[in-house]
Amino acid sequence: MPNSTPTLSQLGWRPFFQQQLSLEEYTDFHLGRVIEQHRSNVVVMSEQGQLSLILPPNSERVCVGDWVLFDDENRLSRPLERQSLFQRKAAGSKVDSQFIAANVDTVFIVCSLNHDFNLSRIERYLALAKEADVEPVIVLTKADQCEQVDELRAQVQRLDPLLMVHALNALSGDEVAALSGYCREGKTLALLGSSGVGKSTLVNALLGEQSMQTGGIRESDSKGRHTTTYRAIKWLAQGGLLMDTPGMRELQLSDCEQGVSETFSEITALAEQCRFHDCSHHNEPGCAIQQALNSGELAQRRFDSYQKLMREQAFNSATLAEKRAKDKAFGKMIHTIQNESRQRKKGR
Ligand SMILES: Nc1nc2c(ncn2[C@@H]2O[C@H](COP(=O)(O)OP(=O)(O)OP(=O)(O)O)[C@@H](O)[C@H]2O)c(=O)[nH]1
Ligand SMILES: [Mg+2]
Ligand SMILES: [Zn+2]
Repeated sequence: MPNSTPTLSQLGWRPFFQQQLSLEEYTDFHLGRVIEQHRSNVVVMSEQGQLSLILPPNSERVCVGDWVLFDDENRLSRPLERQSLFQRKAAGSKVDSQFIAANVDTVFIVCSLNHDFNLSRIERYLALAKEADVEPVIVLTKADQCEQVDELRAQVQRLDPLLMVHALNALSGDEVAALSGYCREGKTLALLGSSGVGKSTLVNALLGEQSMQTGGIRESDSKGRHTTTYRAIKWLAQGGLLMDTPGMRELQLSDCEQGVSETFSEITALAEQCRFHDCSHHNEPGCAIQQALNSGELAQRRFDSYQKLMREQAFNSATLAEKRAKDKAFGKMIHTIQNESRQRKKGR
């Protein structure tokens, strides 16, 4: 398939998107799926092949994975409503959300079994996946460089007994073949994880070709060097779309309460057994969580991670809500001024 043009359904087109089109849009516009996202343009794959689209000023934000309508001049008209969206709070002190990937069916949460291994980071990604209603699969790479693969794998499995967890050497085609069952025709799979964990290596192994550039690692701390700099979709001969993303230095959650609750479902269930409805789980009598911590049924690390993510997402959601309200008020003010000036001109 890589040499020919895929059909819409191979690109993931489904009734959810079809339903959003008016007859006029259906006849006058073309459909494309965003497969690369750069600073000033997006590349789409369509039935006309691969095209670069001009983003008109003030166009709605688009991201890789989006379905978009465009005209004969390759101008983007509008993105379609998304079935799922990964987003995070923009890195640093910037108050904004950043779109990571849209319309993903399954996500590989990639974590390497060296210094990068971190249960709390996996929980962070899980919350993001649950919030977006995307099926998570944990892929632990660099098993060839780790002496306690079974132990670390078991630690991840204990986060959730139903979670799919794979430990492998991403450089071995045979081992990566265990993941090919997730790649089905028309399904979109995204890879998320820190820099240097082997996302692009996995993409290449699944594609069976060196399509994505892979990078070196600083030996001292196993940190990657941000080899992948833009998000891109590749498709597989056996069907399915693979979305490679740049490693993220910082993944701050916002608007993710549901996702965090689901990720820590045993803590949510315990909290319902506390004597007081508004228990803060510190030192109230009859606190089921304190009891579980004391008996060892609930690990302190797990509870700390839960509280940290809950607080973080609440804080970021509030800041973003405030910004959105301000933006909206500003937009309204501009609108009013424009209207008044139009009225005045008419009156003259
Ligand atoms: N030994 C071993 N090396 C691996 C494995 N997976 C990846 N590597 C190596 O780790 C380095 C980084 O891999 P990449 O695939 O570029 O990592 P990435 O996650 O795409 O990183 P960014 O693009 O920076 O986000 C490369 O040198 C790979 O060859 C593995 O399972 N075992
Ligand atoms: Mg990469
Ligand atoms: Zn409590």
